Amino acid sequence: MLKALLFDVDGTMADTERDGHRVAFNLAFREAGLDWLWNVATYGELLAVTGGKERIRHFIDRYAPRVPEVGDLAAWIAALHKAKTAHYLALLRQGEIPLRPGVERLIAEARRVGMRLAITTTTTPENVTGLLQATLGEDSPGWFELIAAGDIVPAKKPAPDIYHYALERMGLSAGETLALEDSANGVRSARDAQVPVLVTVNDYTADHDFDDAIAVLSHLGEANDPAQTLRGPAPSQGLVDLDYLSGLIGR
Ligand code: XBP
Ligand code: MG
Repeated sequence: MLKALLFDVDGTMADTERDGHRVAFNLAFREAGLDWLWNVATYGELLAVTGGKERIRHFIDRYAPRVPEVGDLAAWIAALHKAKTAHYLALLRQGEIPLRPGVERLIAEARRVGMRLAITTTTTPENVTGLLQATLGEDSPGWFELIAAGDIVPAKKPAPDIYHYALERMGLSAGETLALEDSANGVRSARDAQVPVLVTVNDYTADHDFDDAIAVLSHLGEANDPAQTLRGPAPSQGLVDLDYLSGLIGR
């Protein structure tokens, strides 16, 4: 029986990457006097590595940009990433980043019937509360019994740690939950913890391999914007609801 929905954030709840995180990284780079610029295509490649600090380090290793002489590279990256988080939170507060179709509708239905809700993400915890408050209101972080985010686990997605952590904290077995994800890294993370996954794709992830997901949809669907089914069972009238999700995990 389905007891909880575990939401990924970036790419799943909102299209945060191209016009949110990427822009915030570039603002932080400029502010730090760096000549780095992550364009849309480069950022798409960098998304293979989850986590902002990990992504910066990967960029340095892979592209060898000019890096100032610093004694402690990890501390320098952490400070740069902290500045990025401040820019990202400001973008959220400006209302730049809406929720994807159907997210608010599904959360409202879950709350009406007392379905348990949690967040399982690699992004920084403040980014999660910032997005929820900017889109669903000041109190909305409290609707989620657990916000499992960022450095709370040692290994970020695609490692299963964040899902193991959430299951343990919630006292649930994997088969009582369903993950909502948008990327191959997210699917691998959930599946390696035995959590079943529904995928909603976006521009950055549409060509990922989602063989391990139960279903792949364009998004969760609204009455005026029904979801397209790319693989697996189709939701009635293109609207993902709890009936549909319960049916998925029974399969
Ligand atoms: C999301 C991420 C995050 C964001 C940046 O992956 O990779 O790192 O891009 O967030 P997923 P931070 O959706 O699979 O959780 O800079 O706060 O790390
Ligand atoms: Mg994601």
